[in-house]
Amino acid sequence: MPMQMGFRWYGEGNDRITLQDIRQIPGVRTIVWALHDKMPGEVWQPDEIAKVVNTIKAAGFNADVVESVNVHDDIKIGLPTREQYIENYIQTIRNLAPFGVKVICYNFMPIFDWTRSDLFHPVGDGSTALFYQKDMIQDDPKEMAAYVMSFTEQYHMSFPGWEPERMAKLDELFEKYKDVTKEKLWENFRYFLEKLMPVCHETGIKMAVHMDDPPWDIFGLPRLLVDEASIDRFLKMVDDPYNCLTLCSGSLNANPENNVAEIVKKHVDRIAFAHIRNVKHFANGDFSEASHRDCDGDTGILDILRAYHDGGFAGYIRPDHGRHLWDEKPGNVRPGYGLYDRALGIMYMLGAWDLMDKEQTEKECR
Ligand code: DNO
Repeated sequence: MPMQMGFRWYGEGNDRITLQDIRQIPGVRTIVWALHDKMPGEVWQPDEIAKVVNTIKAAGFNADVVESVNVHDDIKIGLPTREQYIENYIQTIRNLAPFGVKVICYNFMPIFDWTRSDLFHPVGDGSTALFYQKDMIQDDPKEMAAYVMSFTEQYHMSFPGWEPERMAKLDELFEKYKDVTKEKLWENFRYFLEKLMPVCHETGIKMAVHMDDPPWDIFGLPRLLVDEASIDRFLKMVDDPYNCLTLCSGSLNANPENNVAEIVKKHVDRIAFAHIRNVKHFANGDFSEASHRDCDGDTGILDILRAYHDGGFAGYIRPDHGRHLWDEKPGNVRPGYGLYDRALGIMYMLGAWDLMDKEQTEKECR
C-alpha cells in the first residue's frame, strides 16, 4: 500500500474545521481522530467510537489512525493500579479494531505532553506559531500549566495531554513521579508494551509512540524518546513489528543534533505514522515552528521526505503543527492546528512526493 496522507481533526463541536473543509485539500485520505473527552485510563466504548468513525467515513475518509489513546500516569509511574488501566487500554484496542483502526499514536511522557512557552509567537511575516523559550521552561511547571490553562478557560478549548483535571493535581502528580528515574520509566514502558503486544497481533493494530517534545528532560521529569540511540533502544526493547514509532520530525529536531532523515532510513519499517513539522533554531536554544517549506526551518524536510519515499514508506503521514495565518488567532484556532498552513504543508509534501514518484517511474522506464 502506498503512503496515505492524513489530517488531524478534533471532532464535531470541538474543531472549527469541518470534514467538508478537509475534503477540499487534495490528497487527504485519512482523518486522524480521537475521543477527546476521554480521560487517560478510560475505556472507549463501541457506541462512542461508532459515532465518530461513521461521521468520518460518511465524509469519504478512512479513520485508520487514532491520535491519541493517552496512557494513564499510574502506568508510567508503575503503581499497582496500572494493571486495571492496562486492562482498560487493551479493551479500548479491542473496541477500536472492528472499526478498521490500524494505528494508535500515543506518548509516554511523564505528566506533560508537548511543551511551549508561547502559543502565538510572531513569525515576522504577520503569522504566528508555537515557540519555545528555553529559559522560561526551567523551574516552574505551574507557570507553564497556568499559561496553557488560561487558553482553556478563556476559549473553552482543552488540549490533549493538558487536561484541566490533571493540571489541577500537579503537586500530587509530581510527588508520585519523584522516584521514577529514567531507568524505571524505561522498565514501566517495557512492561506496558509487552502486555499490549498480544492484542496488537490479534487485532492488527500497531502501537506507534510519539517522540518526546521537546526531546530533553523538563522540570526534572525524565523523557525517553529523544534521539537516535533512545529510538534504537526502544525498538530493540520490544522487538515486535507492532511496536512502532510516530516519528515526529519537529519534536526530534528541536535538538539540532538529531538527524531525522537518517533515523527514517534506519527504521522506515517500524515507522507507522510520520508527523512532518519544520523548526527554526536560534543560537540561544530557543526554537520556533515554521512553515513546511524546507528553507523556512532547519529540520531538513526534503531529505526526510526523500528518505520516506525512497524507503518505500507505506504508513500514514500528516502535516504537524502549522503557523496561524489569515486571521487565525487565539479563540478561533487550535494552536498549531489551523486549516491553512497545514493545507499548504500537504501541498508542499505532495508536490515533492509526486515529483519523486515521477522521477522513479521515468527511471524505471528507461
Ligand atoms: C502535538 C502532537 C502530540 C501528540 C501526542 C501523542 O501536537 O503531535 O500532542 O498528539 O504526543 O500522544
